[in-house]
Amino acid sequence: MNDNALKTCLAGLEFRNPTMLASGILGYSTESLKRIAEAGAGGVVTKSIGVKPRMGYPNPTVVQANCGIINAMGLPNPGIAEYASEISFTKIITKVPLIVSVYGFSAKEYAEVAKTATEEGADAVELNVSCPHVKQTGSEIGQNPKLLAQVVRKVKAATRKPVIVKLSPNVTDIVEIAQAAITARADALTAVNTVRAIAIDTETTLPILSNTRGGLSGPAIKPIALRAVYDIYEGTKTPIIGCGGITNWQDAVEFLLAGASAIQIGTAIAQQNPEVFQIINRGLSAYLKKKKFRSVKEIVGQAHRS
Ligand code: RRO
Repeated sequence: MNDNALKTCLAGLEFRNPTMLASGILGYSTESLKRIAEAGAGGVVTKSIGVKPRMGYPNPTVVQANCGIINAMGLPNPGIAEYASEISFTKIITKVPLIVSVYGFSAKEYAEVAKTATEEGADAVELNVSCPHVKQTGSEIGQNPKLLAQVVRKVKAATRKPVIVKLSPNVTDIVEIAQAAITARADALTAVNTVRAIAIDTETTLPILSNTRGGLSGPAIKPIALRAVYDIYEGTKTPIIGCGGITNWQDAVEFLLAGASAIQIGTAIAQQNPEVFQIINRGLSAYLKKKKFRSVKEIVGQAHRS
């Protein structure tokens, strides 16, 4: 679908529409990212990549909850050396902006992976400082404004491409964390990663996930994610990508009104299928026409007007 009203600019990148694949849902392979782009996504974000390959946690790593999914995959990934050669190829094949999600166990590791990924052709990096259940990375960094600022600064010094910071909802004051990232010159923020959660098996009487705790995604967290976007927009003026439980075009509109310039879709792909991108974009387009808005940009942050 080609509708000029849906065109979105964010952190210097141009997207044909404001929808993106959220990190973690369909991994890294060129084939699956291409499928998502063909289904109508305006951009794609890979699963998080680190310096070294990681197996992740043993099964079970995913459990269905009411209105969502709890996962604790444990950052399985092939490592940047193995993945690097696929980045430029994926970029050519998908034909939409390719954002590589990056994690590390130190600022140096984040910077090293971001440098390689952008040299290989990634259009931007999204720093995963919000994985809720792997020690010494993810939210252990993203819950600490000082550590977070160190990571963002080091990455900014390693690449000229846009640096997006994915925030955790598992914090007391998300605006304080957002400010730390912005002061360190983050180009945009993604709000939010999954909410810390657990599921227990009544037969075995034990937690279901091998890691015990995991991250909840899907419709259950939408109001939490929406509040995070609303708060960040009110407290800062940096572009925001809304993420968390977006399932239909009405959800997408709510995030834009709250202050997101773009949105990411994850769990809805697993629960519906990649066609969700086209369905949401059609709905957005019809909404703009009906309300006589000329572009998506016009509705960003409208819920804040007084
Ligand atoms: O791999 C995971 O277990 C995982 C990651 Br990296 C993340 O950022 N968020 C999440 O819920 N799971």
